[in-house]
Amino acid sequence: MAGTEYEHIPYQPERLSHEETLSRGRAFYASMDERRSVRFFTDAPVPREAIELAIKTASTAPSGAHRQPWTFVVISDPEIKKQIRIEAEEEERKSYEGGRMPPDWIEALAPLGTDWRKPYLETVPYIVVQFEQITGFDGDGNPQKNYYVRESCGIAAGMFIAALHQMGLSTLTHTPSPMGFLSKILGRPKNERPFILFPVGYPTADATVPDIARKPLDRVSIWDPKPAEK
Ligand code: IYR
Repeated sequence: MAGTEYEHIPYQPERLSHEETLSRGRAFYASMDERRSVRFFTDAPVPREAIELAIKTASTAPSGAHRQPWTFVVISDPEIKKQIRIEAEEEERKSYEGGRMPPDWIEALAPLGTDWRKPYLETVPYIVVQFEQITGFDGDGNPQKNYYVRESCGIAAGMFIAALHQMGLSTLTHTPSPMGFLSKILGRPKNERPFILFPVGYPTADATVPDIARKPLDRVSIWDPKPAEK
């Protein structure tokens, strides 16, 4: 049966002059362009509220049928972090050195210098694991299908990363594969699947990142293309 339609309320986002539009856009881009994925973290504490704010920001993401099909699981307990490191490294070792990653994948990653070792999983003050809710529950607690779950979770993940960066915090989109062990360690229900693991903290004083460039605008966008020939 169709649900009751939401009431509509007036909405007007702040209307800016073109000058102000561009000045804000440039400032936001310049800030986001400074963001890098970090693999060398300290154990310096991060305020709990910063994690809460990043999760609240992520939860402002648009989602299929407004189901917000995500759960952010926050881990600060050193014992659980250690367990996650042990199991992630076990899986990653099988991938990198046990032949589970095909040669083309190993080759694609070689310039980035990643390997199976994930010491930062124990060092960081917080690990946040985003779970995707394959199905959800309606108001009466009955299972209910979700829609565009991956798209919704991907958007929320991007907003989570942006929020952390705006607060001067660093993270990494870590996807130990397969990630099933996270459901067990974190006691998550069957309707949820691990989506991305985010170590969150501050980089070490001697942290480095690969010297890579981002594709220029003309390689990531096409304006007013012609229709395909019939
Ligand atoms: N999950 C592995 C492998 C890995 C895969 C991709 I694609 C990367 O961009 C980086 C790493 C790991 O986390 O090391």
